[in-house]
Amino acid sequence: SAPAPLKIGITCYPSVGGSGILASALGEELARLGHEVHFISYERPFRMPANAPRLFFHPVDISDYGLFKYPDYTLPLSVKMAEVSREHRLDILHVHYAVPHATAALLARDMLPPELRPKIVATLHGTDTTLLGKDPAYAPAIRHALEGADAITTVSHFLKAETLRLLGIIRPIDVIHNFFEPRPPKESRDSIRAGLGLKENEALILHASNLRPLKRIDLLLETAARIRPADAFKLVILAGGDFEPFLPDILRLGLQDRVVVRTNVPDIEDYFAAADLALFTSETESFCLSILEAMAFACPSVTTDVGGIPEVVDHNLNGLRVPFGDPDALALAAESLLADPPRRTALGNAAREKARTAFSAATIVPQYLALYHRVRNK
Ligand code: GMT
Repeated sequence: SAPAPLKIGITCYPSVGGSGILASALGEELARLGHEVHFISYERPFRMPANAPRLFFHPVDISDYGLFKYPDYTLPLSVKMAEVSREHRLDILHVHYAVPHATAALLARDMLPPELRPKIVATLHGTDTTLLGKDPAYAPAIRHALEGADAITTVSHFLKAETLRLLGIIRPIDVIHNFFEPRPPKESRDSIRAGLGLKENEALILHASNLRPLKRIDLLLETAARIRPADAFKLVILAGGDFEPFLPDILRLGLQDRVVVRTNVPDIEDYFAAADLALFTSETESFCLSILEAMAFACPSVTTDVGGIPEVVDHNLNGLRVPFGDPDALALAAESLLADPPRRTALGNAAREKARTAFSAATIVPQYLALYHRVRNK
């Protein structure tokens, strides 16, 4: 017989960002499969569906006492985790991104009597290892939290290797790749293109990211400035952050007519469905969920060959990988696909096929469930 439904608490960063998108999607899928899912965070995850059965949100109560120079989130989060665990008898607390969620989970567990303690699963997404894991002010706390968790997962083999290397923890780590289930676009390709001001013969090159320094928007714009013919495309940037600091670069590179920016777009599906090509220039990336989002809509990516991206994009099969830091090479790769629509379509179709098989909810969610059952029975 099927194992009994689980009660799972999920903590993530709720705003725009791959780890929050993944955590929300996982919660949604788990609830759909009959499990009870409790999100615990400072805001409702932005993609969390309203009124879905078995899906709950518990906001963390934070008071500003004006006493502290730096407001504290870790302690109120841990108290809320303990409260939700006690009231709903959670089996699992699944935290996404180590800082400070994994530490808060350990504190919550310590606040509870043994019979009410949930098992803790920590999923590492990227900079919690690659950036903060190098920072002596954080690394010992991250290591401590990971050593105290019941299971650790990373979203790529690359991130597993980095975690072992940088944090030196001697523990098994499960690699569970990200997944993405595309929702049907709400707007047609034509209406999206018209809204962006694209001319009939212009290709739509898409970039979606939170614009943090490691996304290397400087390199993205340098690449766009080199793509020829210059009037063959528009670069549409879906920005999960403030684009203003990059405006001088747009002027310097003469990209005023080439770049269109849309900020904090909720329905990214519409844009990926309308895109001809996606472009990513990151200096590191443990997975790059946006590439997968593009793949799901048969949109091939030209991307830097960094981090876990080789686990997502197979060069020349479902996208193109270019060594990091070379805008001329990135522009050439983009040009080669703009000039060859049949090849672009072939790569795009192969990308969609890989997204459907390797990175679908049906492939990935059972891996998390198997892990939950394994730690629960430990
Ligand atoms: O760790 C981060 O930089 C933040 C995080 C996020 O919330 O967007 O990004 C990471 O997690 C994503 C989801 O698993 C991955 O797709 C991103 O590659 C990863 N970012 C980095 O490794 C820089």
